[in-house]
Amino acid sequence: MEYDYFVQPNYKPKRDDLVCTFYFEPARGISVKEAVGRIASESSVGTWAKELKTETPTVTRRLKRIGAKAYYVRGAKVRIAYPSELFEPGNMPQLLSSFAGNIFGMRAINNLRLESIDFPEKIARSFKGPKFGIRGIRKLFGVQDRPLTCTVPKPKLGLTWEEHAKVGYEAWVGGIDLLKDDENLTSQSFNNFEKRVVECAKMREIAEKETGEKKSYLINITGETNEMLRRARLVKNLGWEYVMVDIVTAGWAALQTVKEECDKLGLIIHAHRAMHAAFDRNPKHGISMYVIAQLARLVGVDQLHTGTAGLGKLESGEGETQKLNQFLKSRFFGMKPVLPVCSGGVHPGLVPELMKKLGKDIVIQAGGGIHGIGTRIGSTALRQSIDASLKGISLKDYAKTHPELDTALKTFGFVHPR
Ligand code: CAP
Ligand code: MG
Repeated sequence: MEYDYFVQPNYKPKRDDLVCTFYFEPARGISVKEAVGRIASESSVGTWAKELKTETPTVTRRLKRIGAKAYYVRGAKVRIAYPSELFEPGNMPQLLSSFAGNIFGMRAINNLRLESIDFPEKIARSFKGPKFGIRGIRKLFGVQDRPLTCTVPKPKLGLTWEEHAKVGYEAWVGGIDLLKDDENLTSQSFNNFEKRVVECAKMREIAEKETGEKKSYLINITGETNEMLRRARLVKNLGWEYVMVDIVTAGWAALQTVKEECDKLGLIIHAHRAMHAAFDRNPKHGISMYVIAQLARLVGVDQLHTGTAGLGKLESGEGETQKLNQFLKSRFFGMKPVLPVCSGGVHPGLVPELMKKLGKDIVIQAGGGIHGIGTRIGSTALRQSIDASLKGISLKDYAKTHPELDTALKTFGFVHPR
């Protein structure tokens, strides 16, 4: 079929169509019309050869029905409608291999970025969505009116399981709700998964007794899929509530499998997004973090990293975190809202600004910003900076009567780390 066929300015997307919005730049010598036609063709039913011996009149009729249609082009934006017959419900890799597959490497296109997706109900509801969401998580902790707090032991690798658990204990007692594994800590010779999880369980019991507060732990089960399932079961058997998955490196199919198991076990899923910037940092090419957030919510994670609204150490473009968080909390096919996690270079001095930009329904996660001043002191300082922000008292004033916060401000001030 000619590329022309895939460009239909008068097409009105049908109820069951899935619509993708792309930024695109045609290669030299390729017209806008040909560029968008090629994108729609390659991502749905077409190939480069214009005539196919397999294309009987019956097949052509079918291709015309199910082929993607580029129906809206304004400047460098194109919207393409994909009839839902192109997709296998509930199969995330298949969806991505269609509208986020070969097209990024086409020589006819210089740059191509998938910005956002409008899902039809039929496809969206073929995924499970979060089991717990913000309400379920808040209920677990009995905390309704403040951000949840989290810390990841640093150095990110190098602590033994006993050292790790001890850091956890100090953090919990200092006022932190959630201990977290780092993205590249799974089960190494110096810090075995099982030993760490067992040791942390002992420490949590003591910390909960001492503080009277609920404490939990984002346990990184990332690995080969069957191993992740084994680890999830172990986590459950030891009485924990959460697993953490590096969703991009583990992959969507694996995440779907883990999600099924977690639903059976009743475990909350914390999604770390390590590697996302490999394809979402370039504003002209790749896949946006917004799309990753859409997919993650569909599959059904309960918490997702969304950056620091430009205040922390990692790139998060102007307004990007706000947009992501807004999406995670918005209405979406009856699926529960996902709790955004604000992390990367966070320390107590940044909290008022973070809360002003992102509100209360977030997890505030700090690694270096806590352990850089001592785990217990840093943890207390983080809670104090949240309390001060909620009371509308400046950190400088609050620090006069709160020595931990004072230490934090003396160490890090209000710096935006890089
Ligand atoms: C933060 C962190 C997180 C990143 C993830 C790290 O540590 O543990 O993995 O924040 O990025 O390894 O860098 P610090 P994002 O608190 O010491 O910076 O949240 O943007 O996905
Ligand atoms: Mg990390």
